[in-house]
Amino acid sequence: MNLTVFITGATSGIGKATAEILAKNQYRLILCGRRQDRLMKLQSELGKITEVTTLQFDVRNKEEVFAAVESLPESYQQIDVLINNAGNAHGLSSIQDGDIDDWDAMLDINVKGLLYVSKAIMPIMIKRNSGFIVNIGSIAGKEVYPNGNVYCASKFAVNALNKSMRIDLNKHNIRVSGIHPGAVETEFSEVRFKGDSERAKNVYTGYKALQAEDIADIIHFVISRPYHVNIEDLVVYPTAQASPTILNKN
Ligand code: NDP
Ligand code: 8X3
Repeated sequence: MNLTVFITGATSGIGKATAEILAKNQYRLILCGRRQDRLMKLQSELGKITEVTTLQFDVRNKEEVFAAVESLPESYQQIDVLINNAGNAHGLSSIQDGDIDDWDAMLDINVKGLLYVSKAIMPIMIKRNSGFIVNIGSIAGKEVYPNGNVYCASKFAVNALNKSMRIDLNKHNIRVSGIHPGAVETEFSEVRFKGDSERAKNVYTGYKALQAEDIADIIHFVISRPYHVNIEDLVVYPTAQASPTILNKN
């Protein structure tokens, strides 16, 4: 039977590319995000090659999260894989100049959102004594960098939760993996810089950044290992990047 995969943040970037590669490999998909137009487009395109359903909700809203998971048609309720991917950076300021609304957004989405979605889905996996949770962290969760402060803190939290989940869910036979990318060319910087496209584009010029498809390919590899294999933690940089701040730009 084909595995059922629940992807948060499937409307863009890493989540969308993951949906596309998994669709080609006949996984059954539950695609989530806030932008309904994009969800409908994905449903119509990927629905031609595999079974797809979509859920529109904001991961910050716990009522919406639980209602969305409960609303799944019976045929999609047996979730085999959860990919906790939804998230973003909001702003890039020193801690003393940081915007409190940006702090709230990053902690509410990247940390609490991941917790709410996991809380809604873990009981399904525990009941079946089987499941796989893939948490998308970041190199920002491994090393802090100037002005990264609260985004880094949110991804350090994801790193800690990833390890905690693996320990606590161990007795339930559930796999847990963390994937921590460096610079990936997606809508990430557009969001971080609040629609300043020039500034966003500059993040990825002068070198070859990772592409969303590179991370999607890795996620596919991780979830397609035999069940006794759990890739614990995977850090991936573009070749031109040696650390959050060391970039070999032309
Ligand atoms: P994108 O901005 O392209 O995608 C972010 C996705 O998250 C979108 O699908 C968006 O959907 C969803 N999302 C954001 N906020 C919410 C919310 N409140 N509720 C529900 N969904 C939400 O960025 P990436 O693909 O790059 O980011 C994906 C993950 O990868 C994030 O966790 C990010 O931190 C991480 N990452 C990214 C790196 C990079 O350099 N790009 C590097 C390391 C990690 P919608 O707006 O429709 O809700
Ligand atoms: C995204 C990568 O270096 O902008 O998580 O924090 S970075």
